[in-house]
Amino acid sequence: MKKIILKLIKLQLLVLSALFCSCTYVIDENTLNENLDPINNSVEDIIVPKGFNFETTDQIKLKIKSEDISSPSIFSVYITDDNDKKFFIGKGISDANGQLDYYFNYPKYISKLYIERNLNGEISSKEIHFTSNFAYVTFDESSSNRKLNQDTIKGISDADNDGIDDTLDEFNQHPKKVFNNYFPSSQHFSSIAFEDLYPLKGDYDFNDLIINYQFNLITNASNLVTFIEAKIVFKYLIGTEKTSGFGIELPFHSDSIKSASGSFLTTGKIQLNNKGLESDNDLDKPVIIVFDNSYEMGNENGDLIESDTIYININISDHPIAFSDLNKDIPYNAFIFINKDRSHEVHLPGKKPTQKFNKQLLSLGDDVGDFKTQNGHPWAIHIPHQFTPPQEGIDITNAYSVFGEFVSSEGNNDKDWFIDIDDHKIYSNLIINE
Ligand SMILES: [Ca+2]
Ligand SMILES: [Ca+2]
Ligand SMILES: [Ca+2]
Repeated sequence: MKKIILKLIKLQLLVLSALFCSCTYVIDENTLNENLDPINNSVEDIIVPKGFNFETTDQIKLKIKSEDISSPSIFSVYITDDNDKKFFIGKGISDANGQLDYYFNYPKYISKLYIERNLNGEISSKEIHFTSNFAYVTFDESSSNRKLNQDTIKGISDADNDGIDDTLDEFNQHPKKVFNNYFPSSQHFSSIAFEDLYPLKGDYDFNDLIINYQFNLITNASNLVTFIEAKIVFKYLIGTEKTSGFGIELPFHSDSIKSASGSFLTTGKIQLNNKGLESDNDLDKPVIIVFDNSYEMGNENGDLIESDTIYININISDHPIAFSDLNKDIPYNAFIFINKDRSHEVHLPGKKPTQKFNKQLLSLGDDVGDFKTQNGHPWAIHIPHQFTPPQEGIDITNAYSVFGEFVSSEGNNDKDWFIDIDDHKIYSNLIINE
């Protein structure tokens, strides 16, 4: 109702302007937003449904089956972005009967997928609309003109002898690597945006530290993950006084890890073990520290300081893990730590701290546990998209007009509250660097 009234007011203004202004006067949409959208909102006013953790992603269980033939084939999965363009997510090999279970992490605002089958070089594809986090896809249009003996899985030429022909193997010189599987896609980055006044409530502008990341779970010829790669860039507003570090608690035992690399450390306060993981953590919750000092590695980009890309590599090739076990809940238990104090952790809502967390912080501020205030408000949000942060001191509800509706509906409405459309973004309250 509020929206309709606002639209009516805008319409009236347009009519009045047309009457009283010269014909060349153009109303700027941003000015209208600034003047008319309610800017006395706050995250504080949002009633958060009990147990809701601001989730913007979920895991979809995709069952793909070739009905027309009992033969292994390769399936590729694509999602579409805001503009309906196709973007590659990942690939899997079916079993001998032509069936593949591909469970993957996906942005909840996506409702359309493309699946492509490569059967001995013959390509066919399906478009799927899904309404729940389960989809069943069948291929049944095998044609008689299949190009035989071309691009077969068990190849004519298999340089690394992993059972996948060179033409299908995305790493044809590496026997433990076959396919890339990306989150959120091969060409996109996700974001985690933090408030750094923890354990005190912040101002909910979510621009104190922003992590952009892309994960790649590299699988072998059995659809098991052998390597995890992440590209990470961080940003913060020029003038932010606090230094932050960033780490990720991983969801599998340290014994599965052969080595980890890429940590960018400058404070001398973080100790690594011989695998490249942070020393002295629970063995079943290993931690990789991505960087420990946001202050010394950024370049100016408009109003923001932005880092170079940090490349994290985790080798689990001796103990590969089922793809479906790792392709969920990405970015796992990611957290920042503030003022070079490793124990001063801030996590996404609903997450538990690591063993190194200073539990006394819980009695010193507004966290009632699991990184939520008494009313369920967070210190961090996860966005499966490149996040445009609000201007300094602007509460996120005044920069993203349907954020409140997303939260109070328990994430059922406006799942795409962060995307680049006029109804969602109040541009004049955002840091736009382009
Ligand atoms: Ca090969
Ligand atoms: Ca290979
Ligand atoms: Ca803030």
